Amino acid sequence: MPISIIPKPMKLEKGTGYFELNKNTKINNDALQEMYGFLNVLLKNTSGYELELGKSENNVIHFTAYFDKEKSHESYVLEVTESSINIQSGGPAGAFYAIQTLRQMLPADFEKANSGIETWRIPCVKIEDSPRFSYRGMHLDVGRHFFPVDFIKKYIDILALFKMNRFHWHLTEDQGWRLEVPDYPKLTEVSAWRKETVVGHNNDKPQKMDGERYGGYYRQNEIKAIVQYAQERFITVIPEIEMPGHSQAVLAAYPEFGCVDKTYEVATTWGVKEDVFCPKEETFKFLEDVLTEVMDLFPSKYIHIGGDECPKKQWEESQLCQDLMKREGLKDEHELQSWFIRRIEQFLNANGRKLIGWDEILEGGLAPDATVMSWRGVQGGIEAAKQGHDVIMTPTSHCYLDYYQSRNSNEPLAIGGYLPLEKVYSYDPVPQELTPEQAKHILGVQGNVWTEYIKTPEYCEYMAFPRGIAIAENGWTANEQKDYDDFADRLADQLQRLDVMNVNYAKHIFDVDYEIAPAEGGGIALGLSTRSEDCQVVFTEQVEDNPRALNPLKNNPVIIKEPTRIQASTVCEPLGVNNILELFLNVNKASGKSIEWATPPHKNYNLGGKMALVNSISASDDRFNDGEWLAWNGEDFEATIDLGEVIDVERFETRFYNANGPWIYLPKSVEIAISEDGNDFKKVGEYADFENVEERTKAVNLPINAKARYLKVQATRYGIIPADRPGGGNEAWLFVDELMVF
Ligand code: TNX
Repeated sequence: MPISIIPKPMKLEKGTGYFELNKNTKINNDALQEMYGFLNVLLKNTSGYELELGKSENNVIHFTAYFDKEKSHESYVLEVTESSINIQSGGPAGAFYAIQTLRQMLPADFEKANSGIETWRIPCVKIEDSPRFSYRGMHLDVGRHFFPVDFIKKYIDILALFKMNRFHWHLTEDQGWRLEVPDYPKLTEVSAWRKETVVGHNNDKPQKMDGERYGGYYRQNEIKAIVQYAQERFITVIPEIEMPGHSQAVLAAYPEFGCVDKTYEVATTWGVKEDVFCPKEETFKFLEDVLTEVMDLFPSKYIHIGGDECPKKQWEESQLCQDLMKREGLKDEHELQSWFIRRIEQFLNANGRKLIGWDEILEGGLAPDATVMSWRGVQGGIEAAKQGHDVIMTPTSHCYLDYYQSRNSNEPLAIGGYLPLEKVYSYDPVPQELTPEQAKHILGVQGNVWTEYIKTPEYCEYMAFPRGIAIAENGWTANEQKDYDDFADRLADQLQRLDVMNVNYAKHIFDVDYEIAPAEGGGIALGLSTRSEDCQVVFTEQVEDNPRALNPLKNNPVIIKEPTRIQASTVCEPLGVNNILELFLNVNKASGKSIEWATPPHKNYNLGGKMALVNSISASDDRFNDGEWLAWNGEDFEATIDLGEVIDVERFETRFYNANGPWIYLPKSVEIAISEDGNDFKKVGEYADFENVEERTKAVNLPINAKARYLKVQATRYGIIPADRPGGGNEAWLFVDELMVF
């Protein structure tokens, strides 16, 4: 078994030979370390025996006294020789992590219950290890979909194997409340159940409902069992109770905590809801009662109170809120939200706990001691750290594991976006803008698993892993030590362990990847590859309606000169056929031609570079993050295509993305001008009818019918978003697809 430890340890020296662990191996625990027991839990499960305490020269595992205080309590040194294993650590957590490292050096069968194997070989090695960050977390939303206790334990098992130490449990949502609180029985009788759920994507029109009652909740004894289970694995469970937004399910049971006199129901569709808590005394009494219960159940120092996505409409229209703002001297509803959060913070602090909230808690002023979870990008985190607050980084761009992880056509429905494993892995949680002093406030990193579209444990595993494992390494391993190819190799080994643990992880590391370059004599050259040596690329092209079977790829790159549909996949030993990549290459006169742009795209949406605009691939309909969409923010779009020679041009075509939720707006107008020499441009077309477009993408098609070598495309940005639309007050994003010339 190769040594393939994840997260990658700080220092690893390979030895020769191996230690043989068997029934007669003794544990020497003179130093009275607490952790040797976990090794016995694993051994008992697979081999049916436990190691006994005892002294011995050979065949012995020593747990020695903790390091002195300077080192992290999570650090450890593990030395495996042919005659002994020595484990020294900074504390019980470090010893636990040494055991996880040992475990990862054992064959995958070690995870099998009753494997029938009694003797295990561990390669000789010396490892010194310590985490980069103290907070290494994974989140799970059980509000949108409910996940059973056994699954939560399995999730925790996987986190522990990769040395993560926080489980952020998102327990309440508009669509369901999941925590038993005896004093408020309607939370579990009413708020935990919705009458039906939207089918397909929330943006589909018309929306279809499934008509099926859905819900569930965790009993207090189940919660206690999970907290304890996690604790035994050095994972702190951080509960989240959402306020003041995402609280519609509570209002369905207790409408008196809302600002509007109406009948509320538990939400049945996804998205941001206007029904939010009203800052009344009754509401605070309720929240404090609930938080008291939460503090009894969860020993975590941190309590997460949400704070994200709270529309202010009902507060603006509520007399009570307006009076309260006047009385407290609050200048707007954002300050009212801050006042709300501060009041909750005081309550938590008075009970010896600390508050965490999503980055919206910065708006209107941060509560004095609050820790910020930066999700809408990294800016919130930067700002909070500059103000001297602790921060956990979890930006959508790198940590949202509910986004698509591949461009394959057979990918199950997800919320949108595009976040492949490699991009997750590339993340460095410390923003470059911070000074070393400010950077100390970055406590760590977390992967978020929002479950609007994740209905089953199997699909949850598929979305969470292996991307969550990349997050584990981002949280543990120093930046200079990280290397994606090396990670992928180690991962391929550890995935065998997850197979035995019956984890339905996604297998995209074996997928086909594509690269497009201009082909000589026109058209494009499509290069297909796979990173695994155990896989072979298979491929078919289909011109018009003429499909063929997937066959081994012979000529790479494939030269494509006319509109073509292609499918590609991999056949792997022993994994079988993988996911299918399907591309429509709409080869046109601009394919592979050179372009210049007036200003480059925003760095977050420039994965594909200039080629993404002329590679013939239309961007996806619902993943604005797919690398094929390029985006500008605060700048107009201007690009000039050079067709190489003066030719007949009939028309120009492109598309723009339209999703106001994430602040993406259509342009105000598009103009096209042509030239034969690149100096004298003549305007030949314009389009400006972008009002009231409901579709997710808008195609613009402009007739030209002239001779030209150069085409200049200009799109004037939407500009500042009006206050009453999503992202109000900010610059809108402009997303541009393929520039096509026919
Ligand atoms: C935003 S992240 C939300 C969630 C959604 C998620 C979907 C955050 C604090 N709020 O309510 O589930 O996007 O990606």
